Amino acid sequence: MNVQFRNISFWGVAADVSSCPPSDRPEVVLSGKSNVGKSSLVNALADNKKLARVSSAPGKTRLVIYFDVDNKFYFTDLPGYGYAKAPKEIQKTYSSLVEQYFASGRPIHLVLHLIDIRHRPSKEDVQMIQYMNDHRLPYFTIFTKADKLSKEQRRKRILEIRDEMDIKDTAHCFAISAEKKEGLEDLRQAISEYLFPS
Ligand SMILES: Nc1nc2c(ncn2[C@@H]2O[C@H](COP(=O)(O)OP(=O)(O)OP(=O)(O)O)[C@@H](O)[C@H]2O)c(=O)[nH]1
Ligand SMILES: [Mg+2]
Repeated sequence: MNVQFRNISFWGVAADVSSCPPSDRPEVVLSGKSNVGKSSLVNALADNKKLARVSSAPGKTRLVIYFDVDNKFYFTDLPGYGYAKAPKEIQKTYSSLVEQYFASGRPIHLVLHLIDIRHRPSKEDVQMIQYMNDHRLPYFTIFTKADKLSKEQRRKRILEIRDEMDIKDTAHCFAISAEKKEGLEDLRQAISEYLFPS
């Protein structure tokens, strides 16, 4: 099925699992550390800078945000984890929201797990990968902000991170740049093909 990624619109927000939209379509969940570039990726895939709010300060996205993608599936933008400067209590609320989300029985067909290509995966990244492996949640690993490195450095970093982490599905690793619009078409195609195999 051909998904028109430019046809993405804001659907709504939910502060807790009970106020989520009906489970009528697949969800593709974006997860990753605060500031890793989740909102920027949604905007880049949609080719619309005004769609999702890109944080000037990390940790701004505190709600679950839904985007309707071409009336075919939802992008679910979860609050970023591991924002060290957030007060402890707020951090706890974030992480329990994220945990609840994955345990909620929502139709999560795919997780896009974002890791900043320049940084070592955090403790939470390792936990998240472990969680997805244990629960057999399908995921793509997206290395963000690739424009900050040369092509050779990117290749090296991806191999290093793959070695360090128990990333099961090595075929589904993508290096992208929201800023320079790199790697986006491959990712769009892979998501479409994964959700709606031809
Ligand atoms: N150079 C570069 N900067 C990027 C890229 N993607 C995102 N950024 C920057 O990274 C910062 C955070 O981006 P967001 O998209 O708001 O990150 P987020 O993961 O949604 O953050 P939270 O909502 O706080 O969890 C912003 O200053 C972006 O401009 C990229 O591909 N390249
Ligand atoms: Mg965000």
